[in-house]
Amino acid sequence: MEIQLWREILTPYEQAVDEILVKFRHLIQEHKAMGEYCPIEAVNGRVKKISSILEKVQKKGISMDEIETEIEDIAGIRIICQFVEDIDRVVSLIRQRSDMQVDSEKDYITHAKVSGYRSYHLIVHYTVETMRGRKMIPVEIQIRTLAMDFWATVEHSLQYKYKQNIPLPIKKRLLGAAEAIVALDREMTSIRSEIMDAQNSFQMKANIVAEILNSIQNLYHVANKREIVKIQDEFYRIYAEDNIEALSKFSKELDIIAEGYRAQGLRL
Ligand code: 0O2
Repeated sequence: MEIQLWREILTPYEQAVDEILVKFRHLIQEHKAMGEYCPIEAVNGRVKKISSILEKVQKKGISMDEIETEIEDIAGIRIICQFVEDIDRVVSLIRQRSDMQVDSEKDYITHAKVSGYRSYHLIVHYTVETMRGRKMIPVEIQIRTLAMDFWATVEHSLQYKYKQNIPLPIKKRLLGAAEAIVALDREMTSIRSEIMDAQNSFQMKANIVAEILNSIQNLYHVANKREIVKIQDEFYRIYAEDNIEALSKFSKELDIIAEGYRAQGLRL
């Protein structure tokens, strides 16, 4: 196939991956801004390399004309969660979206692969608007925990090293490691609420501090230097106390000060 043709085929897949990544990353940001726990810890994506597509063409015994219809993971998105429970939440979140239609699902979490691989896979249909018009792109979304991802990444490297023929003793050790991952995920689930509390209060504190710094920055335009220095010193004092309620109260006080300056400005 001509190189130019590859580019033509792959460009809409790149667009789909870019757009979906932006959407999921915004979802993470939205949760953070609202101080809410996000079931998505991280998201990344890729378009399959031409060499990997060619390998799949050979493996599946398909012709070059069938690439677009027979290979559904040319566009791939990987969503990483902290806890196994988050995976279900992400799956239902995707099922509810109007910009991607779920075509098929594979649950390798309830039914792990013989290799020990665990992950939840969805094939969704996503439409991109290109210069040649609309194009519907199949996208494979893999959803798994940080621990499952660690295992899959290591095992994938070994599969590459041993050209899909991992020696039996290593396979056995990988299976053992996969069991350890199941135990680790289970253990993390058991202390999930504790971990989430800690993360939520960390995020809440970060949001309040960002609001305070923003308010102080705005006050620079209207308040005198002495007042600003006083406010800053007060902020550092309260920050050192490590008390979210006190920080939140201080943030509200700054809002009132700013409101006062705004009212003065209107009267002038
Ligand atoms: P790559 O290099 O990651 O893209 P398919 O081959 O997709 O038509 P299959 O094998 O039934 O059909 O699809 P499945 O099982 O959903 O697997 C698709 C992808 O899941 C793989 O893509 C891998 O990314 C991942 N995967 C599946 N099984 C394993 C496993 O045992 N170990 C690891 N590490 N990953 C796995 P590719 O194209 O095989 O590879």
